[in-house]
Amino acid sequence: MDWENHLIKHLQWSDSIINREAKEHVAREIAATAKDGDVIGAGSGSTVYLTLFELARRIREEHLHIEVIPASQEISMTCIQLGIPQTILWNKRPDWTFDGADEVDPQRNLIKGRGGAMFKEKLLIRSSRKTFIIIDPSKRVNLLGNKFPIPVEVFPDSLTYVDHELQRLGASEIVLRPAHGKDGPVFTENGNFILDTRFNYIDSSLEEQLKTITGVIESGLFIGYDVEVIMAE
Ligand code: ABF
Repeated sequence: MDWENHLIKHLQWSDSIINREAKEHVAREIAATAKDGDVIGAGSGSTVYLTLFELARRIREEHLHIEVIPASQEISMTCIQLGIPQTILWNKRPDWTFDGADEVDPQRNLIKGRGGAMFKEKLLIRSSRKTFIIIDPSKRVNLLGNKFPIPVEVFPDSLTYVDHELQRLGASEIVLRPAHGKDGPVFTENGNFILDTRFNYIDSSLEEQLKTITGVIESGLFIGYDVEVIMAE
């Protein structure tokens, strides 16, 4: 069975991977840096999938002992299908992490969380010694928030309170993220809602301000993180 092609065919967004060839090239480069014994954090998104396929190939062919800490159950399932050993953050710290992003500004600040896994993605990046963020040119922006809203993961009971506090912080738009293909809101893997929010101006303290609202689990704003951005072009 050609697992790589089999799996990628069944990923609902696989046909729409933008700049796929360039991403595959970067995925190979990133996977090539993996060393025997590495513990690697894996975010989510198309580039992460492509990199996992390449990692799986190296693990198989070179008999490498590598463990991955996945940011989501979807990535965890992908690891299982590809035969990539996994571990958890309780007892391991990632030597490095790779992930994608929705927007990246010139200071390497990010908006992430289109897949709703930004809490765990942030945890992985914070816990890692090094992080690669792989993007295609469409993700480059001069100002964060120009294209994508900032996702905010919210404990369900606190929805009304958080909505009120977000407005007080100056949010110009707040949308409860709907579930895919069915009525009602989407639930994160942590059982929470996501509010997609827009602000007319995103200043460097917004990430912290969002985090101080009781009921906010995490936001998709990543300001001032020590990440290496790799452009797939
Ligand atoms: C994850 O995947 C998310 O934080 C981000 O929303 C998305 C990027 O996906 P892709 O690599 O497919 O553009 O990193």
